[in-house]
Amino acid sequence: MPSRSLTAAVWTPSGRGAVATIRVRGDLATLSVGIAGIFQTASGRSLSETPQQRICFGQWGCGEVGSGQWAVGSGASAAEDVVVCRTGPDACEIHCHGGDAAVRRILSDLESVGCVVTEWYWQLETERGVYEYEHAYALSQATTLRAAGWIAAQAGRMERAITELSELVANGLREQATARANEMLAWASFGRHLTRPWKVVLAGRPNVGKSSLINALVGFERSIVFDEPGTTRDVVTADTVLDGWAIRLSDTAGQRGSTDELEVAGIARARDALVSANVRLLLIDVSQPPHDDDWQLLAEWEWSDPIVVAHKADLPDVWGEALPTKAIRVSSLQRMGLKELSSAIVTRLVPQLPPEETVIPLTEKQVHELQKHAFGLAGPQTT
Ligand SMILES: Nc1nc2c(ncn2[C@@H]2O[C@H](COP(=O)(O)OP(=O)(O)OP(=O)(O)O)[C@@H](O)[C@H]2O)c(=O)[nH]1
Ligand SMILES: [Mg+2]
Repeated sequence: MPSRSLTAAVWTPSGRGAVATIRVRGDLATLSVGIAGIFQTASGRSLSETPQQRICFGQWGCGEVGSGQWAVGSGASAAEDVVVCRTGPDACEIHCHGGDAAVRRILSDLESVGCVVTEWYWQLETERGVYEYEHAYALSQATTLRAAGWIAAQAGRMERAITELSELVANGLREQATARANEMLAWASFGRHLTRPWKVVLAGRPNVGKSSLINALVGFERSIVFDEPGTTRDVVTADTVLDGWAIRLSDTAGQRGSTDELEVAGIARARDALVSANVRLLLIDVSQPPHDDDWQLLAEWEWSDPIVVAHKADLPDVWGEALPTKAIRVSSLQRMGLKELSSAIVTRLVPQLPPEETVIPLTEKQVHELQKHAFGLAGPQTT
């Protein structure tokens, strides 16, 4: 009976691709026996006899349909060319055609001979430990190439940092450990947003041009624009990249006093989006006289130091002196002021970059671990 300790996982991204890689880990002698009726090497040698790191051509699914385990998973599909390589004493890689069907078929065959199908990162965690797994997983989730560069540079750093913190605590240098943990925690938000977009929310009275500005910033029509106040009833999001950072823009329902039930619900959701945003853009329409709702919005969110957008700046400005001094003049229609606005957004989100050697927490778990040290809760045993 094949060993349950065999695991199989796909190591290439899902979806169509030229080649897919399935990695099998565990007792290869057992695997070799299990797949004898399914996998035929071109050399005629069994998998366990092939030397490590040597590429081995073969055919998958060349056994007799209905003979033993082969029939369980594969049905009557035609044989498929694969390349197999033993990458270690207890690991091998199967490279097959990149389509989902080929991958599913091989996984199903492997399952039928006793492999437990798992995720690549669980194989990695079992073999290399939690920090390497977290680092690789974060890298796979990087939102942009720039973010991936920052994550890649973190390889091995957090594990070393946690060991150092534990040593400081063990040596009675708790204050030093706290200070060091706090230094790293200062980059928690930066680290979190290497794998998920920053949230930027636009708010303003109905018809000030929130949807138009979103479309102008992302470069295509994502939000419905209409010359009718109250067009956007709910939060609509659009993803873009500014200066290499992933940004999720939320176009909210226009903020005004309303009794329409649907609109009130939309406005409430818009407020929730505003609360959880990393940066808020408050739009005013400079072609219309200031309205009570404008003043209320500006006063309500002042604490969060929002970016005030003096919108429709292509039209005559009727605000004059009343315009907040820090407002950025933008016209979505004429594509004016968009560069200045984009760089103001980026400056708010990433006012400065971490120094070269900074240890950046990449996961919530790493943040919690550092917090234990920062709050003096971590004992000397913590690793
Ligand atoms: N002149 C001028 N008009 C604009 C500009 N931006 C938007 N508009 C016009 O303003 C009107 C309202 O634009 P929207 O983008 O739908 O405004 P909104 O704030 O999303 O409106 P609601 O969804 O109703 O809250 C449309 O007729 C737009 O064409 C601009 O920069 N200049
Ligand atoms: Mg709208």
